[in-house]
Amino acid sequence: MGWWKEEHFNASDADGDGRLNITEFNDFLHPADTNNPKLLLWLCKEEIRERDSDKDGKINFKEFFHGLFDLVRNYDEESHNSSTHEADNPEEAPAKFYSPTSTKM
Ligand SMILES: [Ca+2]
Ligand SMILES: [Ca+2]
Repeated sequence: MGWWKEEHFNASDADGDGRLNITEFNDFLHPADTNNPKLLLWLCKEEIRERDSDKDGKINFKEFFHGLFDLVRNYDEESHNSSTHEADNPEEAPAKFYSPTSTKM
């Protein structure tokens, strides 16, 4: 713990003056939205580090697949209650069926 935070700080420091101005600090907090190539590179390394379960510094397919699976699982949980699809009312359906307007002989 610790060294990677300094790397994060240094990557956020786009002009390299050792301090974060407002833009740089915003990038520090939201690295995914940055235009700073240094910080994007850091973010990629972080993504790899998170998924790299055998610590060889690379993502193999198994690690990639597990990352993908986590993503899909999270997506499923988020979109769970958005599936409000109008279920046919079982009490209305027969009434519709027997109504005179729907009888085509
Ligand atoms: Ca700076
Ligand atoms: Ca690996």
